[in-house]
Amino acid sequence: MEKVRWPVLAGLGLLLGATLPRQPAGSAGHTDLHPAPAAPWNIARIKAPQAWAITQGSPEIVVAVIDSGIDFSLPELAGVRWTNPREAPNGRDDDENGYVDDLYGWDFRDHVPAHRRRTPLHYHGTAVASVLAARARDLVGVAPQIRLMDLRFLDSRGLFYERDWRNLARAIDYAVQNGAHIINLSLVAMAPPPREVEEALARAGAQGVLVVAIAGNAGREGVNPLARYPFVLAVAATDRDDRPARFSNRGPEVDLSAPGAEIPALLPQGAVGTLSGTSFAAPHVSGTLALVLSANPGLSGPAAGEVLLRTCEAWPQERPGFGRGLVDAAAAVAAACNLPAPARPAKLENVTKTWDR
Ligand SMILES: [Ca+2]
Ligand SMILES: [Ca+2]
Repeated sequence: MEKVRWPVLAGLGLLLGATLPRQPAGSAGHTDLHPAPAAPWNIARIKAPQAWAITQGSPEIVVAVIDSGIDFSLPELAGVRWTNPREAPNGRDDDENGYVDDLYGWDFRDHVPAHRRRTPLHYHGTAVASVLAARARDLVGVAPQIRLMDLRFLDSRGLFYERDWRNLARAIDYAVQNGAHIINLSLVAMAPPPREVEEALARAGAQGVLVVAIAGNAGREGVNPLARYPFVLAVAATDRDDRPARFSNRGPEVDLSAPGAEIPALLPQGAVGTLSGTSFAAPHVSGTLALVLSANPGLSGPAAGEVLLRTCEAWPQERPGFGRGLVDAAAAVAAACNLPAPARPAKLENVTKTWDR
């Protein structure tokens, strides 16, 4: 009996805006340098363009995206795909990590290497990845030079079931054992996870791997069970006007907030959607943590988390249940290097110059 069902964005229209056809990469949209398009509102709001004056992210810093899979055939995402350096495509488990030919992560849904999956991807994971690290001039992510480890967990409808808990524990362990610095968990659970998942999350915490989870989307008091642990960063969502997003859950466990309403994001096959949910707030936080670690790789995970929380933009008035404030990438990255926060955005021309494909 499947008792647990997790709509990824429970109770909310996922696509608030129309899905728009998009110019293929390499077309005029990518080669026309002037005028430089602005970063999407959400990326600008967390001051990621200012942070890019210091770092756009390092390829050494890896965020594991435990989600519905990432469409790396999109050129905007192909360059940020994590590669397992100790694995070769030869039908053997070269690095003896328990997974054969896991060159680019693992599909815990189809039980195959991530690049050999058999079932269609739900768009959720690709959208989360795009907010984290897309390299598109008109749809740039928070940290476009990091690497994303694709650990698919949700099915083609964006759901998972009670029988899947064990695979979530395995995916978390995979991330920790194979070099991820941060785990983005844009998943909502309808029930508290079993001990094996709690233990995997605790192992991540003990190894200094940062886990970012979401408050949930029921618009109520009470945080998604996966985000309730002290060693997990819990993220709530705000809208364009910095108000609490109507759908966002809140609670004392929430550590901080990030934009999560009407977020432009890439979808599989390269369309663009406008998505809402705490699912899309979390990658702003994971991406900023990745920028912090890129700027100062000597920081431990907990120290990076501390920098993130210390540098939040505090709410103008107290806002119970939404954490300390809004994530501020410019202040966080500057603090990670003991520098004053850059005041001006780095020009996108300069940023995108290195992205030629
Ligand atoms: Ca392997
Ligand atoms: Ca192999």
